[in-house]
Amino acid sequence: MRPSLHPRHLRRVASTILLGLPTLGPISIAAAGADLDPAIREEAIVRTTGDPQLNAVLAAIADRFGDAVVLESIEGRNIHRIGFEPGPKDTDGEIHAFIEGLAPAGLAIWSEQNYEGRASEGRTDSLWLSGITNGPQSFGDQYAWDRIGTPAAHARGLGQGVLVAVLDTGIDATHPHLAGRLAGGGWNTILETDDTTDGTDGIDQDGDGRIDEMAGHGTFVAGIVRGAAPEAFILPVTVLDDDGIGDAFNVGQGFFHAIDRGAHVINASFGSTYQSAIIEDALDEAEARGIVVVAAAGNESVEDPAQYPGTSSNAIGVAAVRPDDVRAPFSNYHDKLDLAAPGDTINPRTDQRIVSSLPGNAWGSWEGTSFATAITSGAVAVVRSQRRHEIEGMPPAEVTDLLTGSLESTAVPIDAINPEFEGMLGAGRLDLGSAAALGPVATPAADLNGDGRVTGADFGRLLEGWGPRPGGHPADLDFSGVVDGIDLGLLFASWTG
Ligand SMILES: [Ca+2]
Ligand SMILES: [Ca+2]
Ligand SMILES: [Ca+2]
Ligand SMILES: [Ca+2]
Repeated sequence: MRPSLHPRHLRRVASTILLGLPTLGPISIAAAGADLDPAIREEAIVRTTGDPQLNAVLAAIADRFGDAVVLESIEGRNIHRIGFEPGPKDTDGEIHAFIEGLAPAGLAIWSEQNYEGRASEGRTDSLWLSGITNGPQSFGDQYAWDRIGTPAAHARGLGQGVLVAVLDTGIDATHPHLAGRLAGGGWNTILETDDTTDGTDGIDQDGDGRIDEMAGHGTFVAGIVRGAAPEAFILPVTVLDDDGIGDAFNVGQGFFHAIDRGAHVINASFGSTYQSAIIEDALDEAEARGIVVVAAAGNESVEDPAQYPGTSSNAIGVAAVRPDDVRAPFSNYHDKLDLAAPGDTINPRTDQRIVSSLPGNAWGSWEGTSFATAITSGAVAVVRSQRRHEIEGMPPAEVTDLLTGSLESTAVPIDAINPEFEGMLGAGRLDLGSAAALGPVATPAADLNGDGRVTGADFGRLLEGWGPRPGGHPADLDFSGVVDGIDLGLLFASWTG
């Protein structure tokens, strides 16, 4: 592989393309369906039926552009990131047409250019305000919890036994708010390592003059998930750099990683205006396994261009509202969104704000559809914890219908107070208290047989699951990827006899 084709290099190239674009409104580039998010000129993503097709695709690209190499592959899916070097005379439109034409020519199942996507707050230069000194109290006092009814919901379910993957900038595992709640087996799809620290690299990847402006986004999102579902475990998957930028391949890779690690809920607080085949395939696979994907509407206060996966049919797309259920002034709206949830900060000095954890044992206030999304992911975890035993053996489609249906059917209608956005803010504002009232009271995570008690029968089940469980297992109580003595200790700690 040539060093010049390294993905980090290509991302910098893509960033300089971005510089020339206006920040809002449709951009006229040749690629159909592409608006805000630029295609990476030197990269294609293909899904093939196997190596013979892959070799044929590589030969075709090399024949057209002189060279083609596989930069990365997604295990078990025959999905590949391919690098090549178009010449200066190859226009964006020609590259796009050639790559998109590979599948119709019978060389791949699908083929597309690789596109950028962003943290929702990264598009609008929304920066967090840190320096909240009484963090834990401010966190508990923020309006969102009373608004969605967490006190009543938490009497019925806390997210126990549920794994929520947070696909984002990483998570600060040392923050006291998150200590002990992070699952093992996280992955950084950008660096290709298990380092999921929510750190900074000192490089302005997107060339906007702000360095590492989205560092902390993942820690903030994870903190909110924890507030809504205090006993859920959180799987950190890094798909965005510290300037808030990711590409379709890495995001897709993050989804597949979360699926393979046994996540039950996947939080996607980002979006792209390009509907990417790799991400749609990941969403299809998640749905086929009963995994609920929750995604942000976006923060541009527009209907069009819509953002994916927020407006994809198999994700819960979430808009943001103020404390009075009026649409947050930044929130996107669309008839393909599913729910609205608190996400606006009215006054950062009162409890009319969104508060969460930030790296370095800090707390801050922020606003955005990312955080309405995080609240909703936590809500899914709570209702799933209540139904943990009921859904065992249920067809996956019924699982996702039951969980999303319980949240959507109990949402508080808000069209009447948002008449200009009728039908565009989903089923209504999330009411987790009412949704949780539909299900039973969740039993302890260590109640593996669902009889409401933790006894020798559960101990027996734990022993049956003993050993490495990288794909997930109910007896892996701390979601470490292995059923071992730590899980045994957790089981005994909640023993009811
Ligand atoms: Ca930047
Ligand atoms: Ca950076
Ligand atoms: Ca039991
Ligand atoms: Ca374990």
